[in-house]
Amino acid sequence: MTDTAAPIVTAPRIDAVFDLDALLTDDELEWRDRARRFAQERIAPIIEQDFEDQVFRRELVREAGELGFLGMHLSGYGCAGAGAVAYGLVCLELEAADSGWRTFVSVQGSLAMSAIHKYGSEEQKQRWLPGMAKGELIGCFALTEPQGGSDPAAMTTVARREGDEWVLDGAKRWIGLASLADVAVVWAKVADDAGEDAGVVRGFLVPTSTPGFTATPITGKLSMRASVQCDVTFDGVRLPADAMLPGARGLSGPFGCLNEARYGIVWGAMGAARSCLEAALARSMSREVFGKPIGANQLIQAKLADMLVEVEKGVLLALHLGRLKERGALTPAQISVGKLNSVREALRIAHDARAILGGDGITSEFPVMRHAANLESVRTYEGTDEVHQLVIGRALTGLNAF
Ligand code: TGC
Repeated sequence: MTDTAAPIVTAPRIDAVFDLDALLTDDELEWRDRARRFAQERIAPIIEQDFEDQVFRRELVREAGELGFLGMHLSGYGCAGAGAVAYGLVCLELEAADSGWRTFVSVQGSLAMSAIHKYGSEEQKQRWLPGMAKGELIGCFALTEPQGGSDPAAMTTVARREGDEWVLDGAKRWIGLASLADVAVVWAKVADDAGEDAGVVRGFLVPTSTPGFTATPITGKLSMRASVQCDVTFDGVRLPADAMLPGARGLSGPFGCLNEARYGIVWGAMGAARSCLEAALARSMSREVFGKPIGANQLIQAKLADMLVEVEKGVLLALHLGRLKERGALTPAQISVGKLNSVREALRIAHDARAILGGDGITSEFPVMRHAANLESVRTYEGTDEVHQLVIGRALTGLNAF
């Protein structure tokens, strides 16, 4: 591992080829440029070392808040009220630096804040959202359980009613930022003796200082190392009756938030892909083998061309989905098309870039192996490739194959 910061890649900008800017508004371009500056100036210089050391820089969270990135697509409560495309562009630029930073913005804004904004009482919104938008408070979203993430309906975390209180018992796994969080949005099945809610999944706001709440960072990760994912346990966690999110009843609650996060990934993964393409392109012009730059070889150019085609197609698909979202017309199956395509193609691009870089491609001198490793997580969380294939299959056939 090198101890010098990774250079900011200065290859010709890939997005100039298609002139994507012409499809964006001035406001969207401003958000894009703000996020690109933050990513290049604040994250890129430290990310290789942070990935090596497994460090997530809490101190940058407030800066992200000041720049308006946290819950930026939400309205009121100190949130920026930006459009879906602007939010997507921010995700793209952050993930061009590292998937861990896009994941942070997704967990905070698309999952935790979004759950409170969509389903919370006015009091819950006032209590949590302004501080979360500023980056003074961190939220996490506890849905996935240790026995498997694809089938949240099988969750075993239970909420029992005791007098005026709720009591939570259970365990969650792969919960982003839980050990740093101030509040956890926890999804639990209501116990069988709890009246009309018996057996129904409900959401609860759990201040992480509540006795019985424990978050333990997962070690040994070879992916997302500059980001924190935790095992979380609830051991008789006692909450007031008003800790429940009044507006979410059943799994459509958490799935409504997953839609938001998956949408951000559609854009974000293309940022990681662009970064890999930029690294491969720069290298193909600077490295000489057999007396000429490797980029002068047809086989290298064919790879670069295919990578560019997939980046441009992926960004155009993300833009289309963003415009649908802004019209309120985006469906879960369309999001599945985008998430499946973006992550699958980003991984292919990362692998092709690694091949172009030759042996040096496995080192931290280049961002490519880091992106490839991160994308393995992105491929699995927020719905695996297979879950999204089956969502699309169901939309095509009308038949449920889960
Ligand atoms: P089913 O379980 O029968 O549906 C239950 C209810 O949910 C509704 N629904 C949706 N609503 C909104 N958006 C969606 N995308 C929805 N999908 C389903 C459905 O209509 C039903 O509503 P209702 O009112 O009739 O009760 O679900 P299904 O059979 O439709 O779906 C099965 C499947 C496999 C698609 C679903 O279970 C699924 O998406 N599984 C994957 C879950 C997943 O992505 N897990 C990973 C989460 S990532 C995480 O927890 C970590 S957060 C990141 C971090 O912390 O770093």
